[in-house]
Amino acid sequence: MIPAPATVHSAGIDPFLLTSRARIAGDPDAASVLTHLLDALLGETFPIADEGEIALTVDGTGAAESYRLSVDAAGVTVVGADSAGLFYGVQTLAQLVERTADGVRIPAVRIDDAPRFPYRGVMLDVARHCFDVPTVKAVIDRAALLKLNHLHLHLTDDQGWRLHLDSRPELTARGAGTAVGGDPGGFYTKDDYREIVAYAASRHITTVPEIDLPGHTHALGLAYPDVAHDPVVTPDVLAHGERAGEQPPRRGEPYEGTAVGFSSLRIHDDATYDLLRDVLGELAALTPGPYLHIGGDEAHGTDPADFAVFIERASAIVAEYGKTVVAWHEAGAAPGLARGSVGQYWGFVVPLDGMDAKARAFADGGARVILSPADAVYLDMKYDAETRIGLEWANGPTSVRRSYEWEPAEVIPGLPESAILGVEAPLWTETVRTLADIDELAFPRLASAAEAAWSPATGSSELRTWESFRERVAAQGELWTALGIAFHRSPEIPWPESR
Ligand code: TNX
Repeated sequence: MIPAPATVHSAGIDPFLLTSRARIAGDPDAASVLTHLLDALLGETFPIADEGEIALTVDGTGAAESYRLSVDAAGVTVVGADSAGLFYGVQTLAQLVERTADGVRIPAVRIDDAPRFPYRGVMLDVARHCFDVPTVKAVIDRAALLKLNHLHLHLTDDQGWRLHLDSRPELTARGAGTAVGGDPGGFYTKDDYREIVAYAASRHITTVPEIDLPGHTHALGLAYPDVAHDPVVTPDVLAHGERAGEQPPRRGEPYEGTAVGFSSLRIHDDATYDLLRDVLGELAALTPGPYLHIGGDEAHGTDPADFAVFIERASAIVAEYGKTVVAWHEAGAAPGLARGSVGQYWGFVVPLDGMDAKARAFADGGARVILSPADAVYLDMKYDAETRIGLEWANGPTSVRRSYEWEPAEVIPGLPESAILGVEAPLWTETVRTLADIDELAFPRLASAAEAAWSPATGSSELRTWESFRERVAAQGELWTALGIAFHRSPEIPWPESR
């Protein structure tokens, strides 16, 4: 099972023989999720008889998102504290199904499970490459399997603006036509976005939209040049372009390269904030979840004092619309950041260059931090030097083992566990074009991030070891294959021989 449950007792009695698809009783939504998973896993070979029962219910007691699952020879019961808990119990149940020579069975167990952290996320960068709605839905399905409950959409960057907004139509008319490497651009209509948000919600996933500001805004500048500075083409940006064989950014032209930190909005012009009111207001109205992410990372083209002014004004606008700000940890250095804003830490597992202090600043302001340590959970890193796609800047390649062996409470010294909102694994897409690319980089490492977010702390459960995890990942291969997930068959994992 992945992520490892809080407590598992093997009952040591006979298993439940799964011979009845017809007798799934109780909550109809949960029943249809389970039926879908069993159909994928067992397909035509699934025997139909009429003994035993799988009962799926919500009883309103226990911690949010928790569930209890018990299996004996007579049947299976899954009781969720709420509908999310029941949904997670069903995911666990599907992971327990074993196909043996004697038929399909579910071992007798009793599981009491609840998440360690309330925020468990995956991020998809749809700006460097744009992914169609079915691909985003496929990512949502994958996240749900691992009990993740937030989908962070990185909607805008230098290379593209991917959400149509009626108040500022030029953003997509001029800012969405291209992607990295000359690949096609694209954008979501408001209906597309609503469809994504609703699909995610049906899997108990909250969408967190990001408009990356005040850097990462070259595409915005194509649409509204009055609010943007010319690209700041530093020697670093030039050298990056030369190494990568890319053209440097130029004012008025789409950017198809992969350098970062050269664009900035104008900080002291009211027109900038007029645009932000339109954009963030329309986005807030479209977004039922509590969060709007305003980026704030790598604003190397913005003077630090100006950056602080910008963060204060932009975060106040988000607050005006009744949303909670999320921002990358750099924004923690801005004294005027709206109180209660959530910080997202993307430094290393062992922090460098004061990045931990910036993350701690969010907690000092009474808010919490999402941990995305780049050298553990950045899904866009290569696994090893041979990986077909991916980057290497985060301490070199990230093996599955490295993605697993870190403990959230130990990353930011002095940050109490109560100040950790959760864990999120970002997938930046400079080198990622298709769902198969997404799968290759995300699986199995997204499972590591899910376990860090959901499962008990390292050291407080015998399941929270690399040895246990790699066995449990291996056991997921069959379900992942059945669901069409093109996971990386990492040699670090003892995959069973394919049947
Ligand atoms: C850093 S980490 C970025 C992104 C890049 C990514 C590539 C962070 C908040 N920003 O702009 O896409 O590295 O790994």
